[in-house]
Amino acid sequence: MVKVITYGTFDLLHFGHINLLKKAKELGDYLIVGVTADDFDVRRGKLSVSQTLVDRVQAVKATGLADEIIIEEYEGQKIDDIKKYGVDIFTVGSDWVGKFDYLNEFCKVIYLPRTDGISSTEERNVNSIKVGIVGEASYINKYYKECALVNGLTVTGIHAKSTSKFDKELLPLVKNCSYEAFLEGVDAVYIATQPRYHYEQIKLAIAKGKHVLCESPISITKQSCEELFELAKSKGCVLMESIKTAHSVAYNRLLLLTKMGEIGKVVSVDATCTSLINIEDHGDYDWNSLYEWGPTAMLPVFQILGSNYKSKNVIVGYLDKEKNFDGFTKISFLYDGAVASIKVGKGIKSEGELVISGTKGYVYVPAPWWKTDYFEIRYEDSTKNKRFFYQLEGEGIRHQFVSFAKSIALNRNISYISAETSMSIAKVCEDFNDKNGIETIEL
Ligand code: C2G
Repeated sequence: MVKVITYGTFDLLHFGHINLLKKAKELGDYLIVGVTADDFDVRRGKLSVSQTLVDRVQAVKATGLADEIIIEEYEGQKIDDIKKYGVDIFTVGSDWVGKFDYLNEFCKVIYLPRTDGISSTEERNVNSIKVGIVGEASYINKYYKECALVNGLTVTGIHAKSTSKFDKELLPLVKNCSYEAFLEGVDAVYIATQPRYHYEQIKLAIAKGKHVLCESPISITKQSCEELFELAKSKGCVLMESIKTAHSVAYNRLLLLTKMGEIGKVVSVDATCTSLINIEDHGDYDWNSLYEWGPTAMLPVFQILGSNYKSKNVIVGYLDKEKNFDGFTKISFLYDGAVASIKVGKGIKSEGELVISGTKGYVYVPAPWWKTDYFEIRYEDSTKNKRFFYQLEGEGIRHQFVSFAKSIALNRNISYISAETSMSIAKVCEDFNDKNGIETIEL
């Protein structure tokens, strides 16, 4: 019996895949099909897979062409599988010519002609979502590039008060029209303006049936934040808060391990985020330390301990009190049976680490924890310490756009950031602006 093996993502199964499977089947007597696991696809840069692994396996099974279906989960697994299953022939489409010649050491390698005119990427892009970017900050250059990597999203316009910080490739996209007119030409917006404009800009976008991904804080009062989520729900629009950390695989795995009790009961969450920036040059007093870093630093606090803290103590270090510019803010949260603290700074530098303390051990995430691909779980007996590494391309920004695209496709917010967390962040900003319960120092 001649055993043949082939592998693929088989997303949105189409006739190109089926042709390949038929030709693979004809090469021997028994065909094994390896379907790629979600994590494996993310690690190899395929972020925009639309279907779940189960759906993709079911689709391959339904063709009746596979005698056996396995899951491909790690780099190099093909060698293991060829040995394990006694495979005689490895085959794959001609778009991979040369990439698997190394398997000739283990079995015969055959590249089959790829079917032209069809691809999962094209399938996904058929109804590409037209995205408008709103804002003039320099990081929009990075977000534009990351968004361009995501199947199913196409940036079709930019609405900006100034283009001085844009790379020249963005300039042709800048529209000189009102925000209202700008919205007519898009399906969704990514809002990266100053926080004080977010509420009105989100409200108008949703009122026009547009989906919204907005830099955090999406609103600076709890009530207006609540109102925006209700409006989005009533209009069937996605409203998603943009905190790229929430989409880091490593960050989400440490949350899962913490929630499953790996470090025992969580007693304290301590997060620090700072950046040195020349305020005069930056000149943008809207993004003070609380707005710039507060949402990121508060994310693990609210995601691990929840939003029902009993009290909080806020110490604000002003670099410019008239402009409400806090260079350094320290907030302690008191929960039933746990505490949390965040330190955020802009124009102040500290160790940007995240430490989650528990009754059995603790999670340690080194600086810059907010874009980490690595964390440790440490115990009293250090020989039991565990280290975790998850590749993170693009700081989590492209993963965030993938979540946004999938949320729109599913018409369900699959963001890792709950509306409750968004409202808790807005509440902290509200109290900060109302000077409600805060102590201040002049730096
Ligand atoms: N294919 C094809 N014609 C197309 C599209 C895809 O012949 N129009 C083939 C691919 O060459 C591949 C298989 O169908 O052999 C599955 O394609 P994908 O699902 O796109 O997955 P891919 O990442 O290309 O799979 O490690 C090997 C890879 O997993 C191959």
